[in-house]
Amino acid sequence: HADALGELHAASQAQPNIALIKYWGKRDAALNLPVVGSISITLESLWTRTEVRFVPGQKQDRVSLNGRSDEAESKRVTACLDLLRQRAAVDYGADVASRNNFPTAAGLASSASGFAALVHAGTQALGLDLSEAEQSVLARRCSGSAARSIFGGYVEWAHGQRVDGTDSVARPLLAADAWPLRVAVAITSTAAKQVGSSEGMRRTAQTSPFQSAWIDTQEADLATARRAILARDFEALALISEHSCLKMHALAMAAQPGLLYWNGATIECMHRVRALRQQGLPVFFTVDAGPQLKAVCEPSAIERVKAALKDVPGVLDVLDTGLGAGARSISA
Ligand code: 2P0
Repeated sequence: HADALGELHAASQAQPNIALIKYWGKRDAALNLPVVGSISITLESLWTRTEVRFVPGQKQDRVSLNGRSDEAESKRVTACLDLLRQRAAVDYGADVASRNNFPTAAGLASSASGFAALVHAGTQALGLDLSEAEQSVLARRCSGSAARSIFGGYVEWAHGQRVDGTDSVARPLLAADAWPLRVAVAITSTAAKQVGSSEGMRRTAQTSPFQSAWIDTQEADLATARRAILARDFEALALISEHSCLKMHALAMAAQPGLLYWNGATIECMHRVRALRQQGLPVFFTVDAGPQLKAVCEPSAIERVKAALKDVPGVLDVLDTGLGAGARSISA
């Protein structure tokens, strides 16, 4: 949308997603092409809201994240906006203001919601006529997991076959309200992680002896998870999701030096979730490249799950969310 000064602006919201069948490893780091496909759920009440304003004559981008500017983050934002500027044949800078309602860089997929919101808002501001799939491809190039946050509910991001990456794109498998699971997030640390995902994936691919097993076994896990989701089979989804999580961490732990994203409370939470499931509660865990534990459950179990996680020593807070929609416009 252009205003009287010729500025092009738009605002969008996107939510983080949590992978149940994990992405870890790139076959092309420049294009963010993954070595494996992945399946995720998009969350509802955690969000990134991003406003983008392209200003004619402005030379550089000015980026504010949660009211602050950070040089490394600004570079990633500029690289992402460059992809959109190329498409639109626009060569001027933008003002970007983005905020999250949850802790950044602590294994809560802030880059997924952040870059999905940025690509969506930038697309709208520049008046680009891009399908959701095309936005997913662009979001993927900015941060791999962002490809999935363009869509809501249950989402699969395909490995793809083409060298240009145009088929390594996410697609919705099932709408959020078709199987409205809930997620409790146990926050066990608010510190930024020591090894970021891109560096962790690079180190893993170069040094972990389990890399080829990881790649060889992923297709079967994806098929099992897809079937479980379409059949709304909670127990099957629980087993395959915990397996994929533990397998990804075992792969990364076996890198040199080993990547250890958990703390003591993370492991205590895993035991607590498994104890609850043994008692018959429909709940399973997953953990990403950080120490937070995500417990996915049927709606009827959420209060007991939250109470059990709050009770674990070292758990600082427990957030609670349903599953939500994909990236969309909001009023600026
Ligand atoms: C995932 N993670 O599937 C996996 C599981 C973390 C553990 O995607 O380098 O921020 O931008 O492609 O997407 C986190 O990595 O990494 C991630 P880049 P990204 O959700």
